Amino acid sequence: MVSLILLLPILTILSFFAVFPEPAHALWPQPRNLQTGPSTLRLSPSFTITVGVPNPPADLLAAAQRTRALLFNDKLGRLVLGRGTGDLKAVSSARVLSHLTLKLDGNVTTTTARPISVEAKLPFGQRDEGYRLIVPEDGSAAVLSANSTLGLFRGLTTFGQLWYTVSGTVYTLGAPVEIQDSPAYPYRGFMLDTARNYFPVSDIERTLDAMSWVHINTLHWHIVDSQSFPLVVPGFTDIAQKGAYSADAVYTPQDVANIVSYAGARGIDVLIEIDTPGHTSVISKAHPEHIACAEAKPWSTYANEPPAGQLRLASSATTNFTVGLLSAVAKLFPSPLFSTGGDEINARCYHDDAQTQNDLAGRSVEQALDVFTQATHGALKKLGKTPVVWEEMILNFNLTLSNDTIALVWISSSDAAAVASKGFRVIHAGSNSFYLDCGAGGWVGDFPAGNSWCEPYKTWQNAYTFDPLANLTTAQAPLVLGGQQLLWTEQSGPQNLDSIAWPRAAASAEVFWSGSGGNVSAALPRLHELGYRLRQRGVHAISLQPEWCALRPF
Ligand code: CP6
Repeated sequence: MVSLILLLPILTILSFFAVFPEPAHALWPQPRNLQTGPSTLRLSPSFTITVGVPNPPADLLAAAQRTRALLFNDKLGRLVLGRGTGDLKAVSSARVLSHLTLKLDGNVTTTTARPISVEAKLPFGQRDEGYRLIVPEDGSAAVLSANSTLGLFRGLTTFGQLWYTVSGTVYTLGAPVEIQDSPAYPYRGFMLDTARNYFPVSDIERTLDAMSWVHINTLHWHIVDSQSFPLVVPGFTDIAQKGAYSADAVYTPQDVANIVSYAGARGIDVLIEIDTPGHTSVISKAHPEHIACAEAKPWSTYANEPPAGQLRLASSATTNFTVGLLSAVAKLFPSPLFSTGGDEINARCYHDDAQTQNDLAGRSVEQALDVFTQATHGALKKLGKTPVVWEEMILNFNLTLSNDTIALVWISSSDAAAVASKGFRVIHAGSNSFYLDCGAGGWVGDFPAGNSWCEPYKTWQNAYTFDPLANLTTAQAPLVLGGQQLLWTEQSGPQNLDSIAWPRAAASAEVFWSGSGGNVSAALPRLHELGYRLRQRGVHAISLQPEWCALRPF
C-alpha cells in the first residue's frame, strides 16, 4: 500500500516528462491487441529480416525484402500527426534495432511452408491470418510469429507501419511493442469495375499493393459488364475482340495470371465476377443470338443504364454457351469463389423478347432462371468453386441454390438479415455506405448526368461507422463473412483511381479487420498517417486535412 502511494506521484512525474504523450503508433487497421511502452527505437541502417521458416516460399522472402525497403522509403518525417519537432530531441539516445526474425509456430520443422499465395486462397474456415509481433525495448531481435505464412505477411505489413523517419533516420515510438492480431471477419474486400472504364494492369497492381497494406484480402473483380468486355477468354476470344473498348484495352490470360500472382503474393484472393444474366449487352456484338433486347427502345425500359441486353436465360443454347464461358473463365482464376452476378434482372426485357417467350414455353422467368442458375452453378461446383451472387438472386426469386452460396448485399444493409434468415452467408457491399463512385447516378440520354444518387457523398466516416451485425441475431452473426467498398466506374477511371479510392477504402478495411465501433475522431490521425504513407509509396491518396494540422505542436 505504502509503496503504491509512493509510486503514483513518481509515475505521474515520469509521464509528465515523457516525450511522447500521444499514442505512439498510427497503425491501420488497428490491431486487436496492442501494447506499447515508453521507449524510442532507432532502426539500424543495416537492419535485416530473417525468414526463419523451413524452405521459405519465394513470395514470403520477397515480402520480407519489400517490407525492409519500405521502412527506409517512407520518409514520413514531421508530416505525421503528433510527431512534431519534440521528437527530434528524444531520438538521439534511442537504442538500435537491427533484426527482425520471422517464425512459424507449431511443429513445422519437417514440413515445407506453403506460399502466401496458396494460403490466401484456402476456404475461409482454414485461412489463418493471425500473427504476434514483439519489438523489445532493448533493441534485441524483434520476433514476428504466426501459424501460417499468410499470418506472417499480415504481420510484416503491420511491422512496416510501425516506423517513421526524422532527418534520414528511421524510428519507432513506444517500444516495447507487443501485438497479437487476427481479423474480426474473414472477408475484407475491394471491388473494382473494369467494364465501364478500363484500367491498365499496372493500376490494378498498385491498387493491390495499397489493399495489402491495410490487410484487405480479396479483390472482387467486376471485370465485364454491358458496356465492355475486356477479358480475353480462351475459346471465346471473339467476345473481347468485338466487345473491348480497343484491342489494347483487354486483359489477356497472361495479364490475368500476372494479376492473380501479384495479388496472391500479397495475401489477396481474386474473386472474379461474370455478371449474368443481366449486364451482358456487350456479348451481343459477337453473339447476338444469345442476348435479348439489345436493340429494344428505349433502353431505360429494359435496363438501369444503357445499353440494355440480357442473356436469353430460357434458351438451352444460351445456357450451354454461358456454362462454357463461365467454365473457361473459372479455369483462369484459382480462387475458391466465383461470382455469377445476378443483379438488376429486368423482367420487361424477357416479357418483350419474342424468342424468350417462345423458349419459356409457358414457364415463368423465375423457373427458367432456376434452371439457368443450376446449370452455371453446377458447372462451377464441379470446378471446385463456391458461388457468389448479388442479393436479388436470394431475395427476389425462389431459386434452388446450394446452401454455401454467398450473397453480396448492396441495396440495403437491412437485407443482410433477410439473406441470413434464409441461411446464406453475407458480404456487405452496401450502396449507402460503401460506394466510392457515384455509379449510374442519373442518366440523360446515353450520358450520366446529375449526381443526385450520391448526395450525400459517401465519406470515409460513413463507411467507418457501419455496423456489420445490425439487425442480425446472435445466431445469424457468424453468417456475415465481412464486407467491402466498391468502385463502380461510370464516373471514374484510371485518371482518378487512387484519389477516389484512397484513403477512403481503408475505412471498411478497419471495420472488417478490427471490428466495428471504432471512434471517428480517434481514427482520424491514424488515417491521416496512412494517407501520407500511401503517397510516399506511390499511391496518390487524397489529403484529408491541411498540412498545417500535421505540423501543429501538441
Ligand atoms: N453495375 C452493376 C452497377 C450497379 C450494380 N451492378 C450499381 C447500381 C446502383 C448504383 C451503383 C452501381 N453500376 N453490374 C448494382 C450491384 Cl447507385
